[in-house]
Amino acid sequence: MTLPGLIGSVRRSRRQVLGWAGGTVGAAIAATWWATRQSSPSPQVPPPITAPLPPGVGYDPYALVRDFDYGRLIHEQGRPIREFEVTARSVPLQLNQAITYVSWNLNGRVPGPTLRARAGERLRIRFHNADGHSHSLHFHGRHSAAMDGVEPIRHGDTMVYEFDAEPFGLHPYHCHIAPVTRHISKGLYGLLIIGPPQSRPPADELVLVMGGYDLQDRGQNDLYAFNGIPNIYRDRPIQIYQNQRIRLYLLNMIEWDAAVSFHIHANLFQVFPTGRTLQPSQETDVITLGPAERHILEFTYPLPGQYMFHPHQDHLAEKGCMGIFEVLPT
Ligand SMILES: [Cu+2]
Repeated sequence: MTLPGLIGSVRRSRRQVLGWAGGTVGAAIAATWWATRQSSPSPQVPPPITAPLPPGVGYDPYALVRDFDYGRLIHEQGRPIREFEVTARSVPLQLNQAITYVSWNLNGRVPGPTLRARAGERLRIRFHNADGHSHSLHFHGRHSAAMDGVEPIRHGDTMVYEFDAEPFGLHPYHCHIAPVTRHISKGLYGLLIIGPPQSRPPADELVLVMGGYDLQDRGQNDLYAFNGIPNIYRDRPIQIYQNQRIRLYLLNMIEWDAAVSFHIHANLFQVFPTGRTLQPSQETDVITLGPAERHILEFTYPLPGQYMFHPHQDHLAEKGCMGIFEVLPT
């Protein structure tokens, strides 16, 4: 059976598969990885929604929720190295019917790519700055001062950030050039997921990154969003299956607000703080996140229907940070 044949039931993106399968060695590792996946039940993932893109958005913001960038796996002196390409640009985004906003973003999208690696690998991130302003990529996690990403990379320059993927868990990354508030709120942020040495149980995996837009440069947000576009998942609900374990990678990158909360309707979730544990620390239906705080949340909906998710500061929800899970019967 071909590799694409193996993965058909999981419906992962071609780019994702090719990322795992970079090179001959990479292909072997990918095949092993997929074989491991096949030994346990595959998660049920609804087919992608095909709908017209929102005007003025050059990518499908709906697809970001399940879009993972596995980069390209190579080996140097026996060491697995995962290489990523990240480019900063200015791109206008249509935030709603009335507002077009010039975002500063990574790989043409807000949030930037959800980079994915595994503990024990080495990461090599080639950062190209094609934007008119100086930017950088500062990663959370452990690395040397030289790789901390606080030095400006000027227009047209490239910086290679290289460090070990550790520890496993969720690590935000973002531009760290002053004023950082502005560089982040204009869209220069994303999530790096470092998987534990042993895989987590199969699940339909989703990414939600919370962001805010300070449209008038007055130190407060006028709009909020999950994954860049306000209300995108309110207007096109995220489809999931009944009785399917959902693993949600949640990150708060909202500037200006001291903390925000996240709540799901008609259910509770288990919390894996910072993605640093293999066992949940608590079960609840609302959790508070300070700036750059992030968690893995796991839950299963037993009954079909539509269920809201949003911050429980309802003014944030009313300004765009609102979404719906549409639970499909199995
Ligand atoms: Cu910047």
